[in-house]
Amino acid sequence: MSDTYSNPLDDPAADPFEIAAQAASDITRLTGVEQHDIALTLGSGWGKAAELVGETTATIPATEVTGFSAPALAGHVGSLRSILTPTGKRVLVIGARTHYYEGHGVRRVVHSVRTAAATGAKTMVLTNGAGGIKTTWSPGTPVLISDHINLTGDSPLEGATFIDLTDLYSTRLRDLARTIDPSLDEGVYCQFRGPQYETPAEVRMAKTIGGHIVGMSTALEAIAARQAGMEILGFSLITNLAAGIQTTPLSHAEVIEAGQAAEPVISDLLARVIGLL
Ligand code: 8IG
Repeated sequence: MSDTYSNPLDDPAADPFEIAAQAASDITRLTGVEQHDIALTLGSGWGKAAELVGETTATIPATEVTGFSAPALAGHVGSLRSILTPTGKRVLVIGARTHYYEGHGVRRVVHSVRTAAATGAKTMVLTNGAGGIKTTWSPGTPVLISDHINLTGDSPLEGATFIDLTDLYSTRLRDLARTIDPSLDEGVYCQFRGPQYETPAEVRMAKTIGGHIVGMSTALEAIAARQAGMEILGFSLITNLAAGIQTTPLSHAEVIEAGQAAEPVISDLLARVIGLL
């Protein structure tokens, strides 16, 4: 492996799956956990939601794991955690998401998902903070992702890799989540490139083409998770109504605030759903 790149994934000749396998062995070494069963990515507003999932047995800085990088944004936690649930499952908590808008390429974006799969995880729980298009959703509402529309124009798949995305966000897992909270609504997640929020016209477009949620993260990760053979559960915390749906301008502070207010409710929800997996 070349030393020319500060992150091995930036070497175009590198095999991203080999780097994910190395990252998984770093995680095994640093956590002492041979295999994880479930992986959980924490998005905006979900940072504390893992606390009730179980007992944290190890916390490691993301920077000590091959291919991971320091977080780009306050509010995004740059660590990986291993949690033991009351039912004896091992959960790998990824608090270090790399966003597409950071411009490091899609290999870096999906590295955590590929690493999770390489640690043995069969279930990928993806959470995010997002904008809501349905007017029945107020800030602080958690919703299930039922499907997505990838508007990034990019893909984590390289070459002629034809992957079926039917039932990408597992109906089985959504049904399971609704046994915990039958009032959970669901919607189609539109991933925009970001980092700017949408214009009102872009939100109208998203609505017209069948979108209900607008965000900047999850679609590319879900594609990589499916490629890796994992079953996917997606949650969005609606932290704001999408531009034009809400009449006041969007602010990052407002997003953080809605996340904090919803924290106890979504923590409880997530812990109970993961308890069923
Ligand atoms: I938090 O309104 C959050 N993330 N694209 N639009 C997009 N991403 C978001 C939004 C939003 N709110």
